[in-house]
Amino acid sequence: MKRLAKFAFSTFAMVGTIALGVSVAQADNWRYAMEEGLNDPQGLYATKFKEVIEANSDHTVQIYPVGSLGESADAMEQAQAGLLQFIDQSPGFTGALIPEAEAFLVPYVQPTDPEEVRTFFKEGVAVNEMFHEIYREQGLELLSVFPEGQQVVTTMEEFRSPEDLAGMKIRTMTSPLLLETYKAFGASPIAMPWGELIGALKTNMVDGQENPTIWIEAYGLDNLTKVMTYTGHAQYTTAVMANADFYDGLSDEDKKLVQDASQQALDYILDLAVELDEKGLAKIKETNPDYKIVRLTEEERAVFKERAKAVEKAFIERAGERGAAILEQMKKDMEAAKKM
Ligand code: 6CS
Repeated sequence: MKRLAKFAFSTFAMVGTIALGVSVAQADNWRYAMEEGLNDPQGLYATKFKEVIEANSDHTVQIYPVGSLGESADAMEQAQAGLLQFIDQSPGFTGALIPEAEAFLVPYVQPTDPEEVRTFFKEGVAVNEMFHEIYREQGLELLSVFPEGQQVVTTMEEFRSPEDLAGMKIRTMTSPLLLETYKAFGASPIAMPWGELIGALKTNMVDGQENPTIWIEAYGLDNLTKVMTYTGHAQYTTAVMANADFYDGLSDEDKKLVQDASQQALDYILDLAVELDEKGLAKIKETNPDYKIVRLTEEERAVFKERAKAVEKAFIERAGERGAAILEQMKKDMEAAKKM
């Protein structure tokens, strides 16, 4: 009897609510996958995003760190299918799906000075205005793009020129433009997902790889190679997105919540990002004092910059006019960042 009364009451309340046109806020659990651990840059962003969402709504965010849902490509399939609501995937992997995203992989079109890097990502026209529609075409609502520090090359032997790199097998992420980059730089690149890299270094299947210092230190890549080289050719860049259908189905209030959380997490990580290179490097020096650290001189970099022209050409062949426009804008943004 009691149960029946309860059922009748809740049905009555529900019908009444609908009749009055009052919408009932629903508490959802949103799934968020990323390519890194909770203490890595992507994890710090995701944790801040989760905190803001959960502090300002009844929704919860469940974070899936690296490895829990397969490799980057697997997680992207799940995000596009709507099984995940949010995903952090880097252009180093997204390039196979979205060639324009490979603009972030073209060498020497991003600043290296930390403050300039911040301005480039926070205020640059290319980063903030030119990718939204392109990601949308793949069913993704782009929320944030941020750097994780300079890409640094770790190898078994020192190199100063493309000639020195001849015959060195360098692992890259799976975006095709990275193969073009390391071919242009004189090396023999091999693309593979993250999950295979440590084994490939241990078994000498590859002789080196590129990643930001914070990541090299966190995952012990310095212990598997002998030299790390600052070539100044790119920032490790990553992007956070929502499934577009999911995003479009949110109430205006929830859309604002997602945008606010993205903005707060972005500001937070951009402030941290300027310190990441220094932090990573300081830890490597402390824990691995014999590790050789090389910074290519401007003259040495000039040779790689010359080689990068072939990569720009390959990028434009893949990404077309839109890609060319992004590249030009990135160069302008890089110059503008210097003047701020
Ligand atoms: O090299 C990689 O595959 C990884 N590097 C970083 C900095 N983040 C995740 C990615 O999978």
